Amino acid sequence: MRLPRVEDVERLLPSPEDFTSRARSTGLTARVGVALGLAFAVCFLTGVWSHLQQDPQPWAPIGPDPVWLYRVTQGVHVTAGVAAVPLLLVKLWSVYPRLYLRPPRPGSGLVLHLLERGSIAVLVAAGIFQLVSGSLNIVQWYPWAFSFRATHEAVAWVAIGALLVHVAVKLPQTRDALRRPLDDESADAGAPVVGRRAVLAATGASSVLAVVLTAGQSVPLLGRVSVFGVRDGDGPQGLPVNRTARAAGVTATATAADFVLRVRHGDRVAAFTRADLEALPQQTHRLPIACVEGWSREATWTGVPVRDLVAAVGAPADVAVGVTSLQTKGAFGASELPAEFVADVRTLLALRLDGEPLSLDHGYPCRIIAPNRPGVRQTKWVSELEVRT
Ligand SMILES: Nc1nc2c(c(=O)[nH]1)N[C@H]1C(S)=C(S)[C@@H](COP(=O)(O)O)O[C@H]1N2
Ligand SMILES: [Mo]
Repeated sequence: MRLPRVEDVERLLPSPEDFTSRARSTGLTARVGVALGLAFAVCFLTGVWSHLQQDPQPWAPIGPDPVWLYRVTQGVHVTAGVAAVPLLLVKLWSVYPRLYLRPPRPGSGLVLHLLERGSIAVLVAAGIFQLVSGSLNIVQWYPWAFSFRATHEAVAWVAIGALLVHVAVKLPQTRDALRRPLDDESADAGAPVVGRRAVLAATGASSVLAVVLTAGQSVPLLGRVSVFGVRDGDGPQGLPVNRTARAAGVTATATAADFVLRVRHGDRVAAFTRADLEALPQQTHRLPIACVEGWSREATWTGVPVRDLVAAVGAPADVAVGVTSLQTKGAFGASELPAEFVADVRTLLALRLDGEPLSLDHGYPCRIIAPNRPGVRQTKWVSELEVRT
């Protein structure tokens, strides 16, 4: 038996010239590519922002104002990602024949060729990974063992690095292609190609449609048309639920007759029953919950300002506070409130939602609700507040 030679394998593979659709062109690729590059840039910036808001850094203090900031940056992040899906598909289709480019002979630019192809492979893989993992996160399906958050962030840096290299390499070609009309490229012989306009228009329309069908989860006006918005008004009290009391393993402890909230400041500890908390002066504020999974909703929350509770154990209003919940299973059972948030009267240990006592799934007996705070840090079923010193 003789081993197949390179030429034999090559004969089985198509070559770029075998793809004859004239709807493909550098003009189309460049236009879709610019839109895709912008969508990725928006995703990257709003993504980095989200990590900064979730883990506040001393060099980038982000305060409680404006109240809607996290809601908007997170909505834009998910929306730009959704818009990127059709753009990426069309972009890949438009350059797909180049997958079959034969490498040059060794010596004549082979290394450069492999580097360029390699950087594109990294970009495509990272781009697909981000859109797929992000979409699965929106629908709360985690069919993997790794941490979504850490991986989505790490791959984002890979993707943006590869994107910058790609833009730098292709800049002259892109600029050139954008200057010429889509259907009149000097490189092509013959009549104008109407198909390209149609492909470009259909791409734009798909992108807009994808956004309209999902954005209702954060844009109330679109609520009715967003049939793919994964969180509508479902959940008790007209508000979506992220993790239920049952899933968090708190059903018994949260409804126990002897529940007390402890507030700790060094050796000083104060304990409050739910009735004690209700007897304290209450504040009511309209504040959103904005989840990293893409949905957000505003509601009216009533409760005790956290700063009043820390005052009860002799702490000043501008201290950081650690929040612990009754939760025994899974992530997000604890969080930190930075000092600027504690100082703000709108940072509540909430007892009521839209005037009604909190439902068990929304955090009964009490939960944190603060302005401009990522949803994952709006800790439910709070059992202890500890003043950080
Ligand atoms: N203890 C605890 N609090 C939690 C969570 C959780 O899993 N455990 N999920 C958080 C997330 S990710 C979001 S978006 C909000 C959602 O609040 P809701 O379920 O009341 O709408 O709760 C937050 N508080
Ligand atoms: Mo969330």
